[in-house]
Amino acid sequence: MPEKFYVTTPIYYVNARPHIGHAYTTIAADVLALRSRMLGRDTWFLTGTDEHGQKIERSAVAAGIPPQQFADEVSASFQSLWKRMGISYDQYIRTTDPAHQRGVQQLFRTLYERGEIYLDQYTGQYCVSEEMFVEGPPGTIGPDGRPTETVTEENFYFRLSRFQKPLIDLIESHQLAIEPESRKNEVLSFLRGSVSDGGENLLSDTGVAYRPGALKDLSVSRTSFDWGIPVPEPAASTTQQKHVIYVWLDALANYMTAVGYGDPDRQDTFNRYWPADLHLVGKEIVRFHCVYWPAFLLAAGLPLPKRITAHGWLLFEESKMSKSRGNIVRTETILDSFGALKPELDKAEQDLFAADVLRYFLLREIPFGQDGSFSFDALLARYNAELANGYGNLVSRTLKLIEQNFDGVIPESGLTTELTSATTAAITAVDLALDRQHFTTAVQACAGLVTATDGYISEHAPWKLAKDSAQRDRLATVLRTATKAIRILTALLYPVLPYTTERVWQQLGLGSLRRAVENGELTNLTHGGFGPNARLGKLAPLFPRADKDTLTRMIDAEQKSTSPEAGAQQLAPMTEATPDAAPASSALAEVVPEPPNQSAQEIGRPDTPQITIDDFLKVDLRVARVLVAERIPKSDKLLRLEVDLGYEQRQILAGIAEFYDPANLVGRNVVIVANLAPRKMRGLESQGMIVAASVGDGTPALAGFLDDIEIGARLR
Ligand code: ME8
Repeated sequence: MPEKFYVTTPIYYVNARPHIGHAYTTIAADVLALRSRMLGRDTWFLTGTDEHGQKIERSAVAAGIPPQQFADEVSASFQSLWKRMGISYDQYIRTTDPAHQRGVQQLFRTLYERGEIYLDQYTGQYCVSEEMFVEGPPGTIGPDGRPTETVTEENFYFRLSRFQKPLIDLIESHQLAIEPESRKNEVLSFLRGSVSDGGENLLSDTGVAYRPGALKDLSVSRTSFDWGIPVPEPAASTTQQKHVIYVWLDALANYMTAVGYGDPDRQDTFNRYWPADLHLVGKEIVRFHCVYWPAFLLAAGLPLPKRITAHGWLLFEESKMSKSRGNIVRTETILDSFGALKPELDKAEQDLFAADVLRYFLLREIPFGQDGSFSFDALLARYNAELANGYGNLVSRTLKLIEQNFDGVIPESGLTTELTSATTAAITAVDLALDRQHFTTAVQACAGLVTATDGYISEHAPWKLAKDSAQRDRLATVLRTATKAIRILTALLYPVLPYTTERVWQQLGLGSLRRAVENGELTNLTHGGFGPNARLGKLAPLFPRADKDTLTRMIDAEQKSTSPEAGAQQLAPMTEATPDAAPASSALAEVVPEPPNQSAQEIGRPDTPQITIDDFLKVDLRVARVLVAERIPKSDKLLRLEVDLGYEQRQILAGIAEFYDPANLVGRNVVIVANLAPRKMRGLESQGMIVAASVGDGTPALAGFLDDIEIGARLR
């Protein structure tokens, strides 16, 4: 039986389309999967999408479509991007897949039956965007930088507190490996609690102090929405309410349900691949993977994943690239811009070529585990220096010399050991580095071999040797030695540059690299090579130099994609902002809109009296999120809204019933006048007013933002 390797990426939320942050993890996993297959391992590479939970439900509401349709559309955009990039996953899981849902229910049932889950009541602060409860008073700033929401629920609880010591012991003893060290320490310190404040501590097996009780039980169901997997029997019938399973329990279980957990017909697959060898994650979800996930597994009596490796964040414009901040770079921009350097290729191949460029850059530029800034300039500079001038130029000039001097036949030579120590050192360095997910070191080792081979060629100047017939043997030795090094270099780079190395392999006359991988010919790179009279394939340029045009194309493409017009054309899920954002002439609409006195075309300079800035600042305008929207009996005009300001919740009556379907308002961010004196209408108190533009014949258009603004933010 060959050794197996099961690697996973996080399953990405479908509340937004992918950006290069998602591509980063997926690329890293793909590199490891390609390498593992090359080494002849039984490889399973899993990726997918996380489609349940309140966040997704709200985004779907904001987009005005049912959550399943919403999830289908965004999930399809992830899959089509991975296809464009040639990502070689073995399986794409969606948490809305029926088999996954059955598996999650099986896990929940197992935990319940083992006494690890119980029913209880809880009031706490919930951070919707991270889908987690956080400690603190109402209005606490959650991990996403926004005020939390107060949630009171009857919930099922998982006895997480029981696992404090077992987890510390497993991590300390490396049975659960967490990389890098800094993340491991972060997890350990979370598990240990505050041990230095003089309270009573206990000791772990390895003698590390921890504060008992620091790890609290975890709520693992929700009742306030229903976009999730229902809690199964027998737990379900112990409560009157309908509970759905907490989205993180649902999501984490994907790693097991994908390989057959909960499916009696796939028991063999499960036994073959579980436990996972490696979960690759971004650093912000380490706690879920290194605390909750292993605790669920321990509680269910299942084996733990072997290793969790967390990378840092791609930063753009100095902060984490994320859709809620709006500072994302789309992968498509890079595919299109670099693809254009190869007009001779069809679009699918252009994409694969450009994906190579992005793969190389991301893994080379940012030490895996650390945060790193993405910049178009750096991408261009690295491409030109190391792919066009480096690897590409080395291959082209060496093979051209063989074509010119030996009619394309790789010359025979007795002694070709001059670069052996450089190549064996590179093989060892890449192996060691990739085993520990040190991608940057691995790519640097390849770049080092390019430099060594280039140096060797420059030193021996084959173009000079070619002019002297007495030096023909020496010329043969130099070119064969360099070509052998290029073969090894190309195989080493294959996981990082799968498209281009395939082309180089063909130019080397070695046929299909992918086939060689599949046939297990590359498990040991020092074996094999060129037979007698080996003939090169057809030569063609590899990495044309990129100039300012490529840079401009990328910047323009990104600017276009983030402009308001482009925003409107994008699939609605891209933003939770209101589609009808406030036009420049936004007005404070009365709770019940005033009858129109001007049509849109007639709007001229208003003759409203001037006010001072102090007057203006008296009006407390705030962003709020609609939690509840419903019609008021016997009123055609009024809707009753409950809005969340972050620091408190309000009831507001708004005269927009003729224009807005209440179902489409829930989850939407609006602007309210927060310090308006309350007044009663139809027996109900309205504690504020919603701001809308009065357009055309007086139709209200609610003010909003294209960006995802934190609730409670003041407008001024
Ligand atoms: O967290 N830099 O999904 P998500 C680097 N559904 N990596 C980034 C990144 C950035 N700026 N932005 C995103 C979730 N990523 C959950 C996971 S797993 C059982 C459930 C990558 O859509 C990185 O891998 O928010 C990060 O952990 C992941 O996308 C978060 O994706």
